[in-house]
Amino acid sequence: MADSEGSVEQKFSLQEVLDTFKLCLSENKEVYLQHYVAGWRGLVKFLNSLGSVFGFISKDAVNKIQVLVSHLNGENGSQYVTVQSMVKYELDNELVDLTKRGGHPESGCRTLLRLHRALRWLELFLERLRTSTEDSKTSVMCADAYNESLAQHHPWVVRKAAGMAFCMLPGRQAFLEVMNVGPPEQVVAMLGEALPLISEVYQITEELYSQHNLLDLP
Ligand code: 1Q0
Repeated sequence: MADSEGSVEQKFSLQEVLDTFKLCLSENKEVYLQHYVAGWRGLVKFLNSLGSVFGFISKDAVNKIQVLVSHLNGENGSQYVTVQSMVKYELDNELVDLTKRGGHPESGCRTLLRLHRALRWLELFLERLRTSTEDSKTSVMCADAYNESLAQHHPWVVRKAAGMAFCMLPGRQAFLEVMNVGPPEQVVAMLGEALPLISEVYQITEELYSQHNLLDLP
């Protein structure tokens, strides 16, 4: 929304995130890294608007985003246009630590894998939110989605901290409001539109990583 001075508000909007995920897939179903990263930027913006208890999460996400952006803007940036080209380039040139951490702690492949796993959490969480009722608790939906996905890849101390942060989430109604979409029915409709896109991006990346045995990168 433009204010009286004509500047545009930097508020989170679900529509914006939806739009970036729409742009993620090329005609032949490759995933554009630039838009993938932009989608995460939008989500981080949302997370930041929920308060500083989520700072340790958004900090890690921002770090990962920055690593990918520096690959994109680096001298071999043209190899990073899609996730598919990134995987090929890094594997062909032995730029990935495959079994234990070593010379390539910030490979695009291992960095994106962390966001990829988080995308599964997002998909599960948003699906719960979409089908929730007025008395559903966001903290429970969030924790259930987390335990089913990301938690399996996190050590105890991170799981503990995440669990504590989830308890600080706003209730369902306030949560839907900060999404800036409109009344709850509209949020639900938009989630119904966004979820298949997020899910498709997830599935395509998952298959790619599985084909190349990259799902457990250290
Ligand atoms: C709404 C509440 C947000 C909850 C986010 C759930 C994820 C919890 C994850 C806790 C991460 C803790 C920080 C450190 C983790 C790293 O150890 C780990 C592994 O990396 P590495 O380099 O040590 O191997 N990193 C990760 O697993 C990446 C985690 C990225 C999480 C990104 C979350 C971004 C949040 C977005 C808010 C979405 C709000 C949804 C509603 C919006 C509607 C479209």
